[in-house]
Amino acid sequence: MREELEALRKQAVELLDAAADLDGLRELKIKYLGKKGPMTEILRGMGKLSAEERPRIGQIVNDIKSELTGIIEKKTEELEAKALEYKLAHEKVDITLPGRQPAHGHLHPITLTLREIKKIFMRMGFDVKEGPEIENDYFNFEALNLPKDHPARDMQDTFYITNEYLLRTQTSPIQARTMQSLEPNTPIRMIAPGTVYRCDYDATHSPMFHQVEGLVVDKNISLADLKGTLELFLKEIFGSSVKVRLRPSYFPFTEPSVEVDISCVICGGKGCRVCKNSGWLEILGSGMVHPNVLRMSGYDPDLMTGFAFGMGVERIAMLKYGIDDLRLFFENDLRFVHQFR
Ligand code: 2NM
Repeated sequence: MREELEALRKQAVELLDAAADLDGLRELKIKYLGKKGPMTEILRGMGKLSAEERPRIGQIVNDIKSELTGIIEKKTEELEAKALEYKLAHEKVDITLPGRQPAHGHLHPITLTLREIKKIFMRMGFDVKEGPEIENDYFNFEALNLPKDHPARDMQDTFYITNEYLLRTQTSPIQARTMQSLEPNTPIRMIAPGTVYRCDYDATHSPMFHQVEGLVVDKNISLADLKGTLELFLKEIFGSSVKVRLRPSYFPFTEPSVEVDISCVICGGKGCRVCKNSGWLEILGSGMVHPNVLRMSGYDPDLMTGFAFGMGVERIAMLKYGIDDLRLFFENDLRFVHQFR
């Protein structure tokens, strides 16, 4: 019986050593240590042995069982480590890869233009802030230096919801909200892109359109910063050969105010139908933030100055892509949308 046991032990150890995977190991464990295995068999046949021999054989069987159990445990660990190593080597995920672009659909030219504008300003360190499209009278008008009786309020034909609430006519309420959310006199460099609404509908006006407004506030911000920043932006979006000029203008929220023109991107400044033979295109409004606007939002105009600007996204998209009718943006004609990449 001793030889029999030794042969069994040897065979088991050899097979366990050779086991190449966890499944094979599991099978061997059942084969040698399972209820129907040879060990159980031998223990069962021990009745035939002498009282002297019985405990010795029992001891040997138990020793073999614990030896095999030990080998199986060690081998399991080894094979699990090997399996993990294999997985790590073969199932690598490169988290630096860009996400997959869905291969269907086209982005609307307004979306494309908005993205490009945001990207340029983000590169100049501007934050992008959003706000509600349903605004209250205070943030849409009052906080921007347009008191109740201000003539500029009927300049902008507003969609009122109630006496108090309206569809925002500009994105500047986002700037007022941002200033009021910060500690007084915190420097700001932000743009506010978004959809705005005015009661207006003809070939060049849509009741819903898009704007990007910007605001920079800090110590010693001057008109030179305004000019440099907007010139850089316009050269980025329309090309470096574009010329930029400022003309005096009026906005209730800025003083002084300027109109920013670019040399006509259609004719290069020679004069054409689009620029009405002037060689110039009006592209954005801007100015130094009015002291009242700063003061109302908790900023000290003796300490901090700033400039702000606003542009129409549709107009920029029309000039960039050579689109001659504003209504094309909102007709949802796929033949139109499919032309822009
Ligand atoms: C424009 C023209 C000039 C403007 C002003 C502000 C704020 F909130 F700082 F007062 N935001 N945007 C502004 C100034 C907008 O749009 C033609």
